[in-house]
Amino acid sequence: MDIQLWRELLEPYELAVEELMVKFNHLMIASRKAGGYAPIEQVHGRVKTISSILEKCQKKGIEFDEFEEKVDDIAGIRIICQFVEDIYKVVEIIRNRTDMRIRSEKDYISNNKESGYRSYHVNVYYTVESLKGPKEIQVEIQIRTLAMNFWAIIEHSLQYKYKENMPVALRERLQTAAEAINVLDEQMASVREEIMDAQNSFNIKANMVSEILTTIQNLYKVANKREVVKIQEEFFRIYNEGDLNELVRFGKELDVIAEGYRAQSLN
Ligand code: 0O2
Repeated sequence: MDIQLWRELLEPYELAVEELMVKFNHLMIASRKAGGYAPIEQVHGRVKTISSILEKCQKKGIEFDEFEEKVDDIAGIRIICQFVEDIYKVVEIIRNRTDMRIRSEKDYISNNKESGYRSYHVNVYYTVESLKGPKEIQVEIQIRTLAMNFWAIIEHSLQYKYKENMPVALRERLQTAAEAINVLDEQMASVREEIMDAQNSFNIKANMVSEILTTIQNLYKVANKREVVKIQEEFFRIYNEGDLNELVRFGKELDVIAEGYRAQSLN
């Protein structure tokens, strides 16, 4: 394998990261649009830099021409969740997908690393269609909570700064911080239902308002203007009262009116 071609070698990995980010972002957005709770909060992706790949090869005694097989995180996706429970939901989603094949799983949540690092890693095979045809590559998907991510980012920068020589006192403080993060995740899990209810209501309201306003806009094109102005005033009155049930009732009534004019928001 020619090292001069490293840019070309990394192209399929870039494509895989781009595609997978679109796919996981779609899952997040689609769940929210459907008015439901999305177990995915954020999606990040990156391709390892050539310097980082060479560093890993050197550290693990991997020859350059076997790096594609032995460095399994050249393409990396990071999925951030709000709650620990969501992490396992995302793992299940990945297990059920037909566009990727699981190679290995590492549960650093039940068995955190000595550093205090917690995350769930799923390594998958994923096929991209490149100019030269299909190519199956490895992708590492790291799934963690917002709190775990906060800790990992800070610790990673310190690891980068100190390499193998992190002062013991600092290492211990990071381990204590990791325990605090664990407690935080447990505390948040205990109010999960309440937080989810609030977020669901927010999503339902946002979707409802958007549908109602589209229907009103459509009605302006086909119905009597004075009647539509009255409907609009009624909408603002209910909206300002802030009662979600009333808004749902109004939305249903509006649908019946719009049906008469074939002006529903979905048409
Ligand atoms: P980067 O810059 O994120 O790419 P292993 O031989 O299996 O023990 P390996 O092959 O490195 O080790 O796999 P592992 O442990 O699953 O780690 C892969 C990635 O997980 C790392 O990639 C980090 O992103 C993350 N990770 C693992 N351990 C830690 C840790 O203690 N602290 C932090 N902050 N992240 C960790 P890279 O290549 O190290 O870094």
